[in-house]
Amino acid sequence: MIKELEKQIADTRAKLFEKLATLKNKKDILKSTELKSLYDEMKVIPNDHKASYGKLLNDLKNELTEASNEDNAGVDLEPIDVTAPADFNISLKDFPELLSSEKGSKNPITAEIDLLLDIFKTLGFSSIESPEIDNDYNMFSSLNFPEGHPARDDWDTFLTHEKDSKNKPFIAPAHTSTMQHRVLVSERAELEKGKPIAYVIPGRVFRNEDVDARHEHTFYQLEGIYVGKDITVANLLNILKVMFSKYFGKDIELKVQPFYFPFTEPSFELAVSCPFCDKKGCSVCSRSGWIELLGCGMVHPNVLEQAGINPAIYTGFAWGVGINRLVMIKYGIDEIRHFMTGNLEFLEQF
Ligand code: FA5
Repeated sequence: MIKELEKQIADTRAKLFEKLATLKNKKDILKSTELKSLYDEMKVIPNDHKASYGKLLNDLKNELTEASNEDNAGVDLEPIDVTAPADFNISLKDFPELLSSEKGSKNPITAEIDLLLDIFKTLGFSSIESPEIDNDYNMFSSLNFPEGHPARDDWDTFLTHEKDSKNKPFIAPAHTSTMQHRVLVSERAELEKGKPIAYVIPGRVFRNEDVDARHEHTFYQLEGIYVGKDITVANLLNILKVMFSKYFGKDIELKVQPFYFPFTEPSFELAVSCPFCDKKGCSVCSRSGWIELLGCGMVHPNVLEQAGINPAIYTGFAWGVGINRLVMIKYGIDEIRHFMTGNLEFLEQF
């Protein structure tokens, strides 16, 4: 007898699922007369079959409940072939938002880095980007900061918990000078064949800095390094003059003063007259009338030696310019923090 009951449930099940596919409100299937009459059978079947019949009925009810919970239960959906090629016949007119005149563009920093690299390409410089995580050797030791030297404390670096093979933390580079040693080592052989080393290196740098209108904790620098024979400070100042006149397309007032960096000797700091206040003093130039734009100098003999280059034969210069500040001066932006905010009103001006 249980076989007959099983068949009855199986037949009704098929009908119920057919019906479910046609129902608007899928939950109605649970109140259907077909299901009800299966339950009514319970009253008349012999006691020794009640348990197995009850279980089959319960399973069916659960199945129906689950199917009625799914929005598209029973509806025949066309399967999606995710590997199919895209339909390029779709008309753009169907997507008016794609035809709007608002288009994305390069961030001003990226655009100006491209421009600077183009300028230096015409002057025969190659380029390479600096990494965003580096080690103690490239940040300090290779640049003539001896272990434990107080000059290391002038650089407010961010360190990682992770340690390198020498058990020193990795460093988020505080300047693009971390690339000097790498470039000197990789180009040394060509230098010895008579080809001067001429590189520019753009990169994002990080400092544990108190931020204000002119100081960011994360900003961009463009490093330059040139090494050859008989290179002097005059060559350095000449290259910087060419860079500024090509970049700004006009004359700007420059001030060079002696400075100290462990990796250059002599070292200089270069500032431009503040275009926001005409040297009267404002919040952008910290009331000094000048905006510090770059540090530079003649590559220290110890830095050359550390890279296996003989300082008795070769000399060179290097500089590191703050790109955000260059762009601020070019476009009259009085607040460095605008670059990092992702504020569309600001970015849409470029
Ligand atoms: C340096 O970073 C040296 N590595 C530069 C250098 C390279 C010297 C090669 C000699 C040879 P300094 O800390 O002064 O130097 O930074 C260079 C430039 O980066 C500054 O002149 C300024 O334009 C920019 N800069 C520095 N700190 C910030 C900051 N917090 N926010 C925005 N720009 C900054």
